[in-house]
Amino acid sequence: MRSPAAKTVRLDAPPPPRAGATVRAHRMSLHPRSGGSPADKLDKLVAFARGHRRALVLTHDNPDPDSLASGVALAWLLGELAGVEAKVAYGGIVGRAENRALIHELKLPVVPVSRVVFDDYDMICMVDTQPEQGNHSLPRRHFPDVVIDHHPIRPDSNLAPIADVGGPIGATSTVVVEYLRASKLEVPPSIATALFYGIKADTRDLGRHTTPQDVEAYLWLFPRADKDAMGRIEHPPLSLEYFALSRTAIELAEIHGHAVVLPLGELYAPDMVAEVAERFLYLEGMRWSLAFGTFEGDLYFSVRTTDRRANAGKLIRDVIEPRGGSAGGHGTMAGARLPATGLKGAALRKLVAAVVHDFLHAFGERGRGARRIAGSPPKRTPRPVAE
Ligand SMILES: [Mn+2]
Repeated sequence: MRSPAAKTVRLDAPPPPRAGATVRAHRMSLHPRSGGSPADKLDKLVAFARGHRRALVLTHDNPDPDSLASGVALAWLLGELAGVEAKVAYGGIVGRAENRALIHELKLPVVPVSRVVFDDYDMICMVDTQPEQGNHSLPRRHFPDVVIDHHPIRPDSNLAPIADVGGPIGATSTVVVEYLRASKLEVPPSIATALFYGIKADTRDLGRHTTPQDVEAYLWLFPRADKDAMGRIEHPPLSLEYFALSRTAIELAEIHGHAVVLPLGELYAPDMVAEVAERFLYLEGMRWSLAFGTFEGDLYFSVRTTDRRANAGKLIRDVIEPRGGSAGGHGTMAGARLPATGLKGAALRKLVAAVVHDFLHAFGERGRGARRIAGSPPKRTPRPVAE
C-alpha cells in the first residue's frame, strides 16, 4: 500500500520519533536556540543532563577535527557540570593523517562505535551532524536527546529536547566554546587544542565560512592551546598510501573547463576524498573540484568550490539523494556516500559516469573535452634540471 506521504520518504530519513515523542513535545521549550545567550543554553543543557546517568556523544562518520573536538569538549562539560559519565564514539574510520595525529597527540578519549552498546546509555548527543543527515552511525531505533551542529537545520532536529543547530557559524567547535566560556571552568589544554584545530580546519584558518563568533572563539582558545602539539598535528608524517593516492589523483585528474574531477578508485580511508578535493581546488582557474572513490562497497564523494555564492550542500544533495545516497554540507564544501555494494565492473562504471555527468551539469560544465594535468603517459622523461 502506498500513501502519498510514502513517496516523499528518503532512504536516509530517520524513523518516526519513538513513543516518547509526546513527552518530548513539552520539553521543546528547552530548545536552546530560543533561549538566547550561551549561559542560558548551557543552563538548559545541564538541567536536562542532570536527570541522566550515562551519555553517549556521537560524531559524524569518518569524523573530521571539528566533529572530534566538539564531541570531546561536550563530553567533558557534561562530566564536569552534570556529573554524567560521557563517552565519545565515531562511526567509520579516521584516515586523514592530521586527524589521527589529533587523537594520538592529545590522547582524545574517543572510541569506534563498534565498541558501543547503545542501550547502555540513557542520553544520546550528536555533534556536527543531525539525525536526518545520514552520515552518522546512530541506529534507527534511537533518536538523539541533544543535537549541536552548525550545518543548516534539518526539520527532525527540532524533535530533540535540546537542539542547538544551524548556521552560519563556521564550526560546531565554536558553539561548544561558547558553552565552555559560559561555564567559567578552566579548560584542559588538550580540549582547548582540539577545539582550536577544529575551528582552524573547518574555517581553513578563518578564511572560509567564518563569523565573528568563530574569530572570538579562536582567539580565546589560542593562549590555552598547546602549540607544540598543534605543530605535530598539522604536520604529521604521511604514509606511502598517501603519496600513492596523490599520484593517482594527479594521473587521473580530468579538467573540464573550471572543474576538476578526481576519480581515485579504491580508497584506503573514506575521508581522503575530502582531502583530495580540497587540495585540487588549489589548481589555478578551478571553480569546482570533485573527488570520489570506493570504500567497502560504497562510493564516497567530496565537492569543493571557490564560488562563495554557490551552495555545494544543496548541489550534492540534488545529485546524490535521488539515487538513494546520503549527502550534506554547506556553501563551499560538501560530501556524500552512495551505497554501491555488489556493483562491479561495467555496472559500477556506468553509475559513476552518470553521477559525474550530473555533477558536471550542476557545475555548469558540459560538452567540453577533458584535459589532463600531465600527458598520460609522458612521451619522454624530462631532463633533470640542475639545482
Ligand atoms: Mn563542522
